[in-house]
Amino acid sequence: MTIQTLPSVADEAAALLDRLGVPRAAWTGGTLPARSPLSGAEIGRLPETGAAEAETAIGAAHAAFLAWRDVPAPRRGELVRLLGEELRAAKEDLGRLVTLEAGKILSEGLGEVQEMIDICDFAVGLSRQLYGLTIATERPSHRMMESWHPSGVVGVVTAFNFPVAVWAWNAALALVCGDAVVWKPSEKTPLTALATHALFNRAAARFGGVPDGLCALLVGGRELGELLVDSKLVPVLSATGSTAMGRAVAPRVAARFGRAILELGGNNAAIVTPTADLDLVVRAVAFAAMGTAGQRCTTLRRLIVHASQYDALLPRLKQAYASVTVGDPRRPGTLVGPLIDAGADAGMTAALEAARQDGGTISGGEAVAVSGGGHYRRPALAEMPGQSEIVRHETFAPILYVLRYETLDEAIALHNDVPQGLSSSIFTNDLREAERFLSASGSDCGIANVNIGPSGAEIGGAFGGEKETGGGRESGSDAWKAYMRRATNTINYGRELPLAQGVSFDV
Ligand code: UN1
Repeated sequence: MTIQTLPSVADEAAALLDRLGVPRAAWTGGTLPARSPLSGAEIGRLPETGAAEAETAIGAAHAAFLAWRDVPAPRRGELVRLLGEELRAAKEDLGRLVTLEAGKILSEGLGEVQEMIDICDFAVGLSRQLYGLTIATERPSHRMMESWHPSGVVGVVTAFNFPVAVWAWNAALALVCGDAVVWKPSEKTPLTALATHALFNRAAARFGGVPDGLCALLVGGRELGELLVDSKLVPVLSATGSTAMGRAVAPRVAARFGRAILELGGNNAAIVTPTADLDLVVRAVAFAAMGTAGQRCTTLRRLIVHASQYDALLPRLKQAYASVTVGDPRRPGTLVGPLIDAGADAGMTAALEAARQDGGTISGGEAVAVSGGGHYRRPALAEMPGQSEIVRHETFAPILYVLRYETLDEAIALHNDVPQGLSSSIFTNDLREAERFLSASGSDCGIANVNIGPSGAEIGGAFGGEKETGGGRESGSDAWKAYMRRATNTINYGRELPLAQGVSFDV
């Protein structure tokens, strides 16, 4: 068998960045190293944004907002439409850069850019809506309504695993809502952020007349995110990352009465009931638990299997786990790419060890040598005697804990007995079980699915979750409301002044 040689990651990244219109000075000669998880190689060294420069950018974004908020919303939508066009034209290149920088397989790299395109389309439609209600009033010759107005600068802090789509969920909505956007991407994935910004700048140039500084990018470490967290000029702070990060961010934003949209950890489970279609389960679990090398917030981490299905399902899952190709995500046929870095690799090792100590039986999880380096692991199945501490903890790696249950009540209790509440699924052909899972006393997550896995949500729905997931909602449905301020308006078109609640106050 001949193995096709792939170009060096650094050469390929350089060619993509050139094609995407990112000037070399933006990613060479600086202090922040960009590394590819494919090989661990350095593929760029970015000049970092200084603290004073970041403050200036936030100030400029605020000034841009003051002009942008008066541009009619459908016209603001035109800017997002152009951004969508740029993303469509650059889909292959940006998708491939996501693969090089975040380690996703090509199909998922492209999928990430598609998610950006989709949210742009959604936001363009939204730009002709942004509607409020008209509300019945108790007073004659009065009208009561609500209006939605732009909020200000939206700070966006994103994680490495969806290095560009999460910015787009926030930015596309914020821009049509009349806000400015200042983005602090993960320092693990700065190149895709530069490329995305170059595409935005291209759309802005075509639009003409976008106020300077409307969309800014801060390149560097945590201290830049902290500037956004603490800035009074940033009324809305949308942060995606770990629960620990959210715990640090939320009180600081609250202390200055800002609004935080938090999308933090998940510990997503699926329940496999006695009537589940196992063909469907095996396919859905494969993507949800092993896809993106287990590094999605929505990755399936716990499988709660009815005792009657356990012995039929487990051998099939083990076979799927053993057959999956782990390797360079650029190669066709690879389904599992590398972990992001050595820290993620150590986290996986530690979690498997803890699972073993808790009486778990592990299959898979071994390191895979891929030429050129990088941290590649086979996905692991951990059959657990119970939901021990490690199972209740989110480890950002491809580990699926498998638990057994007897009654649906017990399965739902196990399901909900974790600190996180992002996404969830049930596999069943029993209507009662499906509806129970979706009901008030079923899954306690922000996303609950039937007969599909917990990951890979479409942008049309609101995305986010409860408990330690942070409670924020982004993307579709009415998530846009978090990016605007609501004003309740009461208008008197009569000649009298009736007071509410029947109060009289005659002078
Ligand atoms: C994330 O992992 O931060 O539902 C977001 C999904 C994707 C988004 C995941 N649409 O898996």
